Amino acid sequence: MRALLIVDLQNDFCPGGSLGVKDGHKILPVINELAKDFRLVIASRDWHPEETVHFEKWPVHCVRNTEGAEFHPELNLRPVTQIFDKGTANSDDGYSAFEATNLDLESYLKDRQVEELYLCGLTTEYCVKETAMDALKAGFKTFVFTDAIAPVNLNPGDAEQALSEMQEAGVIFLTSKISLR
Ligand code: VGL
Ligand code: ZN
Repeated sequence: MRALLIVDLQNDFCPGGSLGVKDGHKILPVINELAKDFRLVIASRDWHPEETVHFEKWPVHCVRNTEGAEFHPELNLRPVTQIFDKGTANSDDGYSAFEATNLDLESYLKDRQVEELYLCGLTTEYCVKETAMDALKAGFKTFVFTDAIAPVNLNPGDAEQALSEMQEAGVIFLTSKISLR
């Protein structure tokens, strides 16, 4: 069994948002199309309290129950069967979807016999990368769709660095053009 996890496709990470990623919205149609190839589609969201140490590093973003934390309106949520809330503590970053606090992602997937986890969404160097690393540690065969992610690129080269870290750890890269049907 395989599953698609859509990471943090929220307003604040898209252009116009408080932590808007260049071209963040361009991956939306790619992801809506990709989701059709999966029987299990889930999503994570950055779901921060109003005050958290995380905002010492980042502009305020994705505060739970605000418009910025909502999924982008162009993301088709119909195929999404479960949402995982992460970054909910005020004492850490909580980048990885495996740190979700409303439901345990690892047991959710294992209960459903998922062995292959496919990732897309935002952002390449933080939540996608940390989720991919945790997925490998939990024993999932882990894939990332490189044309369905986008980087923050705080410093030039950060995205390339993140991709090579993932690759060295064992992540397999795909593009959405590869048919999984
Ligand atoms: C993220 C920066 C801050 C992410 C979350 O979703 O990648 N990046 N919080
Ligand atoms: Zn965040």
